[in-house]
Amino acid sequence: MVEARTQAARLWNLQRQGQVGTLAPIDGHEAVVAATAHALDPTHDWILPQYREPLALQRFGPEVLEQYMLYNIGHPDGSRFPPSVRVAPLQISLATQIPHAVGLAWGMTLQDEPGVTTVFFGDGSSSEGDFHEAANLAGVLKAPVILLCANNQWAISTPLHQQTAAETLADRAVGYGMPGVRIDGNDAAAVFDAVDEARQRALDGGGPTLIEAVVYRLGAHTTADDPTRYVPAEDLEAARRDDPIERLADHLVGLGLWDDETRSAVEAEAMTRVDEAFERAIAQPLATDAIFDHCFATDTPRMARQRAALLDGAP
Ligand SMILES: Cc1ncc(C[n+]2csc(CCOP(=O)(O)OP(=O)(O)O)c2C)c(N)n1
Repeated sequence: MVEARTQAARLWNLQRQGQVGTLAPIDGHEAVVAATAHALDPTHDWILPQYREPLALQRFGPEVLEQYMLYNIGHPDGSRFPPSVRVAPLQISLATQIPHAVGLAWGMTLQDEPGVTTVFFGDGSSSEGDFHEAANLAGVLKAPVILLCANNQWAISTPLHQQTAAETLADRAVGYGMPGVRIDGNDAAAVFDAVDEARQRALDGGGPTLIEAVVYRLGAHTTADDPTRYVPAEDLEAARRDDPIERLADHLVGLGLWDDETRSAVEAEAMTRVDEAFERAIAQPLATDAIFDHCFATDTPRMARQRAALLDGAP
C-alpha cells in the first residue's frame, strides 16, 4: 500500500514534468486493491482493473509495473501483458471491463479451469449499462466473478447522490440474484475477508458476488483534475483522518511489525523501482506514428492522412 502511494506520487511529478500522460492516482484505494490482490491466487485467478489500481497489483507479477510505465508513456506494449500475468490491460472506457470479466469467468467454467475473475470499477461506472448487463448475465450463468465496486463517493465531480437513488450500491445485487456485500474499504482485513469469502463461494459453484467497498478518493480524479473546485474541504479532511494506510500502520505498530524506519525503507525502494521502470520504459523504441496502430486492421482514409501528416512533421 505504501509502495503504491509512493509510486503514484512520483508519477504525478513525472506527469507535471511532461514525461508521462494523464493518470489516475490510487490515493484512498490502497487497502481495497492490495487486500484484494492478496486474497486471490495469481496462478489461477484473473484481475480486470479499471485505471486506478495497477500500482497495487504487483503481487500478480512485477511485469505489472513495467506495463503500467509503458502505458503511461503511450507505448502500445503497455496494453500487451505477458500471458503468465493474469491482469487485463487498464480500461478507460468505463465499465467495459465488466462484461469481459463475466465472459472470462464463464469461459473458465466451461473449460473446467479452477479460478475466479475479479473486476474493479467505481461508483460512477456502476451507472453504466455494461455493469447492469454484465451483472445480470453473471447471475444467470452463476459465473465465478467478483464484482468489486470501489465506491470513492465521486465520479470525477459527480457526487454519489447524483449517481443513484439507491441507498447502497451493494443493494443492487438483489436484482441480479447474487449476494451484495458492503464493507469498509479502508479496512484491509475486512476487504481480504470479503474477497476471500466471495472467492470461495465462486469456486464452490455459488456464482458471483457484488462487493461495495466504501472509501473516499483522497487525491484528484486524475492529473487533469482540480478537486479543490468541488470536494468540500471538511469532507476531505475527515477522510484523511481515516486514511487506509495509517489505519493499517497503527495496527501493525501495535503488533511491533511496522515503524518509521521500515516505512522510509519501503518508500525509498518504491521510488527506486518506479524510476528504474520509467527509465526502462523510455528506452523502448516507440514509432512516431504508433498511436495509430491497433485501432483498426487497416487505417481508415482519414487516419491514413493523419498518419502521413504526422510522419511528415506537418501540423
Ligand atoms: C464510457 C465512458 N464515459 C465517460 C467517461 C469519462 N470518465 C472518465 S472517468 C469518469 C468517472 C468514473 O468514476 P468511477 O467509475 O466512480 O471511478 P473513479 O474514477 O472514481 O475511481 C468519467 C465519467 C469514460 N471514460 N468512459
